[in-house]
Amino acid sequence: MSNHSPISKDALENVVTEVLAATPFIDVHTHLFAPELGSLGLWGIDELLTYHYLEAELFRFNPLQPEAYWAMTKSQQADVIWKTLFVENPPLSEACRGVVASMHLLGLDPNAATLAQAREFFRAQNLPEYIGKVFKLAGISSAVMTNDILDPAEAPQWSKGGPRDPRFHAALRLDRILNQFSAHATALDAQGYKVEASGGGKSMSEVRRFLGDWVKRAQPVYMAVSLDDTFFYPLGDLRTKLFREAVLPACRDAGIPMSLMIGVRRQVNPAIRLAGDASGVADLRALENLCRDFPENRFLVSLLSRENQHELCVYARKFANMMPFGCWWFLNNPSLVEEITRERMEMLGPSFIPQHSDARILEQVIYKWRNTRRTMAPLLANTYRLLIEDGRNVTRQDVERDVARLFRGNFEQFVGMKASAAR
Ligand code: RAT
Ligand code: ZN
Repeated sequence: MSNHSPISKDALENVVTEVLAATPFIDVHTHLFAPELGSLGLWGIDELLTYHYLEAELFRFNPLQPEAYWAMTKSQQADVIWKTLFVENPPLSEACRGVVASMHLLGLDPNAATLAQAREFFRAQNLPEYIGKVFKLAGISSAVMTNDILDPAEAPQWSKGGPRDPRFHAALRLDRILNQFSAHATALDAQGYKVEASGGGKSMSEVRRFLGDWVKRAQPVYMAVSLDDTFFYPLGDLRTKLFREAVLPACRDAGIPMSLMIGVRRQVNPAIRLAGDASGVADLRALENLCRDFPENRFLVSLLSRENQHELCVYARKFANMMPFGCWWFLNNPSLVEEITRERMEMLGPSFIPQHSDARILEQVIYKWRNTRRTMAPLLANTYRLLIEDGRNVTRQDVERDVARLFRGNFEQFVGMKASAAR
């Protein structure tokens, strides 16, 4: 059968599954790092097991106190998580099942009583080559990093020339600048930018110059910030001024979008550190105001609250300069991905970016993208089935075009990347 012949309803799910498997995706938001950025990049079994999603679950199943856990070495922490969540209890949650799937696909035994075999396997890997193997298993061609340019651990790595590995794209993460400017003004000042903690004087034009210099250095595909559920624009605050006079102008100078990840409630339980963040419903009038007041800026948007998702689709229908992306963090579970993606497809057709992995540890891309494909296959097949029942033919070429658009092309186009031949 040719790529142009109509697909029968019975064959739909197989065709969609095949096309999803054969299309290399772009992972549009991760916390992975190119190998040139050194030890910032996390990988291996101890990192996989001490992922903060699993740390949150550890404290539900084990009476161990957080302080005692933080006092352990990384391997001791991984051992206690393995024993608690995988040996003594069934690994049924999404985060646990993810470790099982990644181990299995790497040829490791997820039924093992200890981590000895897994540790030996990871010790034997050569990182640049191993990244290729992991990306292939995940079905991705490249990943966007989260580059916190005021992080004292990261910024110096860039002065050595920065990464050249084409499998990684940079994204400038501006949380410190937009959310805690006064606390970080001295770091900017130390780099030769004349800013004041109050944001007065030449601060705004200097922040714009600072961002412009980083754009030259890192060639980011977007700038990004995570914002709490109480975020609003405009207010009479420093963040409003920074958006208006420094950050959005810098995005326009560079011709790149601003990514807004809204709805996190940081540190509701500081005792469990990274695992201690929660989510809250945001007031999306802030997004409406930004999209309308800055028609020459483009906004990538992901929201943490399930309750905000429908409204986000409504706004995407009003503002073409806004691109919804991903089912972020607590939403990256099959039941919610299914619901949110169906809603987006019904309201926006294929004009959104369904998912990003948010991987913090390299091997997580294996399970996160496997799960996305597994949820997407019946969902997309059902969308085409309804179309066929309503009288329109669907061909394999149509499916290939739509999958490539959803998982590559929409992003490439929105950030202004040259569409590359999928590697
Ligand atoms: O998903 C996560 O790992 C979170 O801790 C955050 O990193 C979040 O994705 C973010 O980018 O702020
Ligand atoms: Zn993230």
